[in-house]
Amino acid sequence: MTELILALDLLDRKEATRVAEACAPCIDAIKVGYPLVLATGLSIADDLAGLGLPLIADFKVADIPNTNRLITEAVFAAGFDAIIAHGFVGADAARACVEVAHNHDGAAYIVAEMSHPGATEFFHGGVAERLAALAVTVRADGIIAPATRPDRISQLREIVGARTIYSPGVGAQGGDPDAVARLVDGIIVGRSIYEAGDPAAEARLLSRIRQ
Ligand code: NUP
Repeated sequence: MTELILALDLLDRKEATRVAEACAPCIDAIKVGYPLVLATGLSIADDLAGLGLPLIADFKVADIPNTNRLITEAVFAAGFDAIIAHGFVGADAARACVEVAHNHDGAAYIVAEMSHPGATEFFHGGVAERLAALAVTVRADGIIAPATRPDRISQLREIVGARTIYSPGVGAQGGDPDAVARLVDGIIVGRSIYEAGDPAAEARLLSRIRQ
């Protein structure tokens, strides 16, 4: 099944909770990143916990192994179920995130290639392929790959095999949810849902990809 993951990049705790609650029946997980956590604190995880959905911390962790370990411990202690980390810091640092996640029965995903136009500056030319291979080496649960470049998803799929691919970049960034959903294990959608007049209705519409 392809999952629908809500990227909850709102800045107001009540608004974020309201949107998450309204969309909950139609989504499979909630991704929380710096915007919401910097605005509300890690305790936002407590507010969302009642929805019973996996919470993914999109902190794109990119530090030395010890600091990565401390960050990941804090994320799981706060109640998150998964973390997104960068791989360009090297296998030792990425592995630290994976190990802590797995010690908490959680998951860790490595960014293989980002979705924005500028991502081609550094992620192309073989780098994304190496990051995908690193994700396999460090036993990450999967990778993040760009919905804005479905051809790249297919290439990265050859490297990660059955591992999970979560893909942001549909809707507001231009990716086609239906085309991408066939290639990945989950699409990550933010603005198309939370900026819609009726976020729950938009989530319901997009939930057609959950099959
Ligand atoms: O390559 C990436 N692209 C991306 O958009 C990696 C990400 N983690 N994201 C995140 O996905 C981004 O930070 C945002 O939270 C979400 C996409 O949101 P939207 O473009 O659907 O609003």
